[in-house]
Amino acid sequence: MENKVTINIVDDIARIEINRPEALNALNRSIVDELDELFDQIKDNNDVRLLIIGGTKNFAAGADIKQMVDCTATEAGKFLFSGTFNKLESLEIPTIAVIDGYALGGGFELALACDLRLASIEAKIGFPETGIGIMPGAGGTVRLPKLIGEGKAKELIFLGTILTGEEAEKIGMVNKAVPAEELKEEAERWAAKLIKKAPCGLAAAKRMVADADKLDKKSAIELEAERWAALFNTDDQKEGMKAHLEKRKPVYLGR
Ligand code: DAK
Repeated sequence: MENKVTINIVDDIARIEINRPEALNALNRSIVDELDELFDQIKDNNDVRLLIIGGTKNFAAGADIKQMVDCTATEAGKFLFSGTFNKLESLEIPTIAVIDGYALGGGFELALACDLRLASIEAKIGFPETGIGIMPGAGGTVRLPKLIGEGKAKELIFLGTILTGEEAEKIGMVNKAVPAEELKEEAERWAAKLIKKAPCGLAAAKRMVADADKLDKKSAIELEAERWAALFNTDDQKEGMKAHLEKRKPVYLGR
């Protein structure tokens, strides 16, 4: 491994940073392997309540084209991307992608596997794949249409249109775009708000949004009510409601 990805865990918040600026943080196998390991670590660490992912200068300009150019179909299929991004998506804790500079191709797919996306106004986000003979292949054709609708997703994927962060915000492709110099601060503001919420409630909401997608509407609403009721078995619910009534700040234990 090349050690191009750092993790820093402070006050229950994990911050992952991709650091390969000489290649605009293009995701080579080593970086994806490192991310994969870190996602496992985070999953096993009950003290981590939030994950923020970003990159030095750029988020990531896609998978490493130099590593892929001569691949056979079998070799290309061995890249880990989809499994790693699925791991990220299925973490129980909220995840935020903080996008400055380029988030292209596999880089954008990494951001799409996060729950929330913050971007700089000038960020450049999109799928250039059809311009280089392929298509998005690590969740892009699946996650983007869910986020912004099929018609717009097809337009962006087919034409390879790269949007600025500001444009991406307008169509819901990122949650919020702010000037680059405010991006880290804004991410910390979101983190500070999220970290105060009940971990059990957040995890249940995240899982329910994912599961609702696989069910018909009636079954999804029934399951939601069941899981909502099950939250009354948690200390978080008791603490949250008591603290509200006692007009004090809740102290959640995530159980
Ligand atoms: N791969 C490798 N190197 C890259 C790169 C990339 N994706 N993007 C940038 N670089 C490198 C450049 O080669 C250059 O390195 P040197 O040539 O100096 O050694 C350095 O970063 C600076 O880039 P530029 O000189 O090109 O900088 P510019 O500002 O002129 O242009 C750019 C920036 C982002 C417009 C340009 O670099 C660019 O077009 N980059 C490629 C963007 C792209 O096409 N990304 C999508 C890649 S395809 C999988 C499924 C999916 C995928 C993988 C696996 N499985 C299911 C297994 C994902 C596929 C993709 O992401």
